[in-house]
Amino acid sequence: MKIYDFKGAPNPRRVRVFLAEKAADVVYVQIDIFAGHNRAPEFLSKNPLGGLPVLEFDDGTYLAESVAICRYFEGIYPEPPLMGISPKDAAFVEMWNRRMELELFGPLSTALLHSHPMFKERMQQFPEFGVTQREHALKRAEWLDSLLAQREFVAGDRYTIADITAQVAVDFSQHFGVMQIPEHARHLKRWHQAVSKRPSAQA
Ligand SMILES: N[C@@H](CCC(=O)N[C@@H](CS)C(=O)NCC(=O)O)C(=O)O
Repeated sequence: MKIYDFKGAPNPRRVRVFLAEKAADVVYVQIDIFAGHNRAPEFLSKNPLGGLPVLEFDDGTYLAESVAICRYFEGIYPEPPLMGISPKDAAFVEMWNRRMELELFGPLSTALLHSHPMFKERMQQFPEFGVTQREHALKRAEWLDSLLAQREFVAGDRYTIADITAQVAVDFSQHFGVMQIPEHARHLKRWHQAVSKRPSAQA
């Protein structure tokens, strides 16, 4: 079993952080997105959409989609639980993870793609659209700050996959200058400092 990964990209990092929390020993194979290796026929035969990460099983099957990969590992390494425990808890974790994907990670990724010179030659950029996505994410970051005033982590009192999604979104946005945590968002800052101190944040 191995994971096709790219160190510089956010979705693969979500899976690496998840697996670091589980202390799972998995082989990673680097596929250079900037060199276009994920768009070469050999890689497209593993994932026709070309996205990373991809998990290759020993039987030669391939699983794409970060959350699907995490779901598989949650099953084989249940401790610590990162996707909920009871059915109700798991549903709430999923709700928060989806919200972090749809309201923060997604808009910030879109803002990055439509604003950063790195993607200029790779796609048609609509900078104004990027700005609206950044503004959307900023509003959601303010909302998240107000939620984190009442609880320790995104989905409640335990660290979960929803924290990983939000953490990776904040980190890549800060790294590429898309969005900084607003100065007054002290609860979001407290949370970000706490999740950044976890050993898994190095992944
Ligand atoms: N929905 C997929 C998205 C995968 C994806 O788009 N990954 C990005 C890296 S963050 C990628 O491979 N981009 C390069 C490309 O699509 O050419 C997931 O959750 O894993």
